[in-house]
Amino acid sequence: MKKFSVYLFLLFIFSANSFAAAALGFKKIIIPEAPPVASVMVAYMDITNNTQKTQQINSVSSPQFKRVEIHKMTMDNGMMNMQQLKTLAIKPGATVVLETGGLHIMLIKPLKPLKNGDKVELTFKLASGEVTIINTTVQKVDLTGSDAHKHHHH
Ligand SMILES: [Cu+2]
Repeated sequence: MKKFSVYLFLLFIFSANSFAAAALGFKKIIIPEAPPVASVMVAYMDITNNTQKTQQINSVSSPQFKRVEIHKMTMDNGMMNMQQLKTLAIKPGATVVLETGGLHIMLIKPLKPLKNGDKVELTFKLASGEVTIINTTVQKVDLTGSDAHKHHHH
């Protein structure tokens, strides 16, 4: 009987955990409005790992776009270079900032033109098997004279 109650207790902890907050927290999500003819858009956000172990984003997808990729912008001898990351690892408790001129989520080929206020759904698949879906909207953002995918160098 004692063994049974211990088992129930463990089961309770386990199920409590599985209903806990998602492994990743998303904040400051921005998808700047792009000209209607744009074949790519970009998403910026802060992603926080709420767990005690490294979390790895293995893929991002969206029903509004043909393809979604994680990109890293770097400067090589004064030339802007964009590199696709196959995975994005986030250390326990760490926050990765996706921002202009650095890491970003590249939204490739919108299925229809998206403007200010239009909904975008993003699905993040983690190495752990967890799937997190976030819902956001396209926003008119003042990028001080540059277009949505121009990046400045700090
Ligand atoms: Cu890019």
